[in-house]
Amino acid sequence: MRNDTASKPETIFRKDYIAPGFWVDTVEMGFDLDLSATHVATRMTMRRNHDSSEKDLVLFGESLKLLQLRMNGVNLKKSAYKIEGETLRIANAPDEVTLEIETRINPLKNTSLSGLYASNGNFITQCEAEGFRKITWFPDRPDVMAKYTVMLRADKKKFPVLLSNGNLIEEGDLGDGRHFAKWEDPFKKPSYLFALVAGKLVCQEENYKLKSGREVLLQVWVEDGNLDKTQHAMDSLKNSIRWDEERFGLELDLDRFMIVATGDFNMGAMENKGLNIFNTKYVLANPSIATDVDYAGIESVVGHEYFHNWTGNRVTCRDWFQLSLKEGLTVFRDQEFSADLVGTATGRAVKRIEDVRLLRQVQFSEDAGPMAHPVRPDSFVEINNFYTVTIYEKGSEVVRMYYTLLGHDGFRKGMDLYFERHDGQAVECDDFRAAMADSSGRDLTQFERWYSQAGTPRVKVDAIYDAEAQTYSITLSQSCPATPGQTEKLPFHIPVAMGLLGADGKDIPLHSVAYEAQAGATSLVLELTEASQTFVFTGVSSKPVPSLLRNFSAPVVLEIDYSDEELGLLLANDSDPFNRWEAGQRLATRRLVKLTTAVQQGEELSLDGMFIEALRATLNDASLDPAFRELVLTLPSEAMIAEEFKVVDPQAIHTARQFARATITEHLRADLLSAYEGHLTPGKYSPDAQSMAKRGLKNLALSYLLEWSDESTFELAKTQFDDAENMTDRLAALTALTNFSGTDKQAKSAAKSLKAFYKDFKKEALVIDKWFMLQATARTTDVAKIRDLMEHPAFTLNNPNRARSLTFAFCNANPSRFHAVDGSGYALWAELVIALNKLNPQVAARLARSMDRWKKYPESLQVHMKAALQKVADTKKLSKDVLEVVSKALAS
Ligand code: B3K
Ligand code: ZN
Repeated sequence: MRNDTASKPETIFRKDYIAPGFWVDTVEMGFDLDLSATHVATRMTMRRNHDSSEKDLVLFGESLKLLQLRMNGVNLKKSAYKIEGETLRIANAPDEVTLEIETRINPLKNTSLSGLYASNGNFITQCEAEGFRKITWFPDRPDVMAKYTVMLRADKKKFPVLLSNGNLIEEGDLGDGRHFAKWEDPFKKPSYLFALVAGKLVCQEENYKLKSGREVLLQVWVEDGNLDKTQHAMDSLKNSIRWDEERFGLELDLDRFMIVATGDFNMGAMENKGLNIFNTKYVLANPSIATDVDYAGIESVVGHEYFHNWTGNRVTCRDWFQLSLKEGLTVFRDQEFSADLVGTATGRAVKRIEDVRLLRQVQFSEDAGPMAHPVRPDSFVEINNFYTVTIYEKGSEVVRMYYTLLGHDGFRKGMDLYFERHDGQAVECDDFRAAMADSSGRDLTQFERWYSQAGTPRVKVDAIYDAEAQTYSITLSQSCPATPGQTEKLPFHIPVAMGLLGADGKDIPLHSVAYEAQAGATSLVLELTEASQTFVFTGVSSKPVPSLLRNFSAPVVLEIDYSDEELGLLLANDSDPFNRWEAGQRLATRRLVKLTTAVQQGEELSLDGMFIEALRATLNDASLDPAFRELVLTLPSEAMIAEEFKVVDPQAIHTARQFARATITEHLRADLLSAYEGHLTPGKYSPDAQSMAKRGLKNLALSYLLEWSDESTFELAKTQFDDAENMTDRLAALTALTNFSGTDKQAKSAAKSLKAFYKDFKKEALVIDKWFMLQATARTTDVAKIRDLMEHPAFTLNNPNRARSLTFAFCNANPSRFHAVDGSGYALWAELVIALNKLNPQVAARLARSMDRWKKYPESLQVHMKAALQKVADTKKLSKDVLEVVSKALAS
């Protein structure tokens, strides 16, 4: 038996790719399921790949007890193969091979939640990226695609439900209290898409008619007692199926599609062929336990996994460096799905703003730190560390740029060609780019740099208005900061959607020699391909205000000097709602940066009337979607403000932002109160976009109102908490109460509400996660309080959701407390990473990333951070997951 540790982790390079020495055509597996000793028998037919330079037959395995290895019917002696680490090699194998392998594994002891593991007495698998090798020896790489038949055998009482990929072809009794089920997946697939689930589960099921008329069976499987929480996931699945038919002409290819929810899961969900396995967080919902944000999350993750059936499963990745081929594309698809479901133009913009906010806050930060990597990385130590916001979110921005450049129909043509060429294949990011180029006739050679160069490009804007000539010239200059291993960067191909606003705030018709075909349009997509380029517009009768990078047409930082007046004009008028919001954020950021500096210098703090009036106007503008107003009124997060500084002072940022919130409330109290009252949603809870938008604005108003100590607003929140009929309103009120700084009596009352909440939802794990998270991110929660909460009987590091709800939330989302000046936050972080490393390396490595940006803090904090990083790095038996993260941080 081997464990997960590696003494000298090896770096894997993209350039070293070699095609597999053998293909696998069929795989038959037999599982005798037992929680502590599962027997796995595998028979596969293989054939030599004459095009490969690899002559050996190579298999991978990890934590396996090998019982038997037979080649073409003959038992292989130990001398006939060689095991080194995770690799088993058979030299001189014949061209046609039937390999039979028996292994024994212990799912109960598998706390890594990768491979076959036990969750609450049930069997669950997670094979992406390299978990299948924890089940049997296998050419566990995504370019080996085979047809699987799977026989499951288990105790009938303990494991009444037996599921695997594809179609159920046989089931029955075995006598002696055991039963079996045989599954066949008609499509060839890579091993990372293999799945099995066995245990005590119940399902909501429905027959669904596809557009073609074919009927399919849809099932959502959950543990007993949760059938009242599956409807939204089922609705989301049906919406996903219909959307992929309508928008991309892609039909579900199986007769049966299953979703299974488990409480023990490392990520959000997994797209196993026909048997998606989900974290309960992205399945279970009803109004009393799930918030609007949860409902939206379920819709998008159900969509995401379903869409993988084509973008990921039918066309998969040649190697893991190509991960964004399926992830970036599938995120783009799920973003479009959510936007299309809302339907309205502002609804789409709201979704876009939310997605961009995440990209900027997390991905831009990743790009600026030690783990920065291209969308198609060149190397990794542990592939699980590369399921990142760069692969997913920046990857989806890259796909969105094709969409922006080629247009709606052009992009669809590209997708059609991609499937026509590559259905059933394992391909590269370059193949996707080629399909987009060939279907449109466009030269996308330079576009390749979006895949090969890391870092967030910056685009600087210089504009000159010539009143006499009536021309307006915009010069765009691009650059990209160095990232680890990449100092020189070449210019990117950047689509810059833009328009020009006149003094009245209206769009000016655009005339530019370079874009003659579109003369008179009010929005254009400029293509910036050189280091610096000037675009000239003619017939401009007065100095315009430029609106650039509309709808955030490229994942770049736009450096432009606007006056407050210009930003005010854009915020009030831009026909592009994204840039309207953006103007508001620029106004806010400017002020928050100033306030932070003032805090540091002990100066008096103040907020100007222009900004407050602009917010008031937006808040009171009934013509605007409440969801959009909520976004404008939400100040940039502390993490976003931090990005504006060379050296980050988390406490000063916190004080500055709080001051701004309180001052806004001081001036807008009456407006906030009427926004609150004007957006109540009485009656039955509904997760439709309109009701969600109302609740969002109302609860934002509530959180502002409680920034200003006052008896009546406290009571408002208290009443909302006590009377709430849905989790959205209840949690919003509880959060506001918990963060309220008032009298002792009020503090006691808030504590009482917190206690009551726990008591009411003790049995709902997902709600208890919220209870922990709310406290982890509360303003007054310090390291000591976290340590206290870790002693709570409901807390455990063994469950990823629970671990994340308290410890990750504190380290990542409570910056002024985590970065305590005495370094106690970092000491806690080190303890947690070390403890998690033993249980679950993937989860540990995620937490390890909280220290990525340690070089951005003052020397006084860096000392403590470095010590904590070093402590983790020096830990014995450190997984390669954690080792990669901390050693890259230390080397930065
Ligand atoms: N493909 C999975 C992620 C697997 C994570 C492996 N560590 C979920 C998704 O992106 O849909
Ligand atoms: Zn995905």
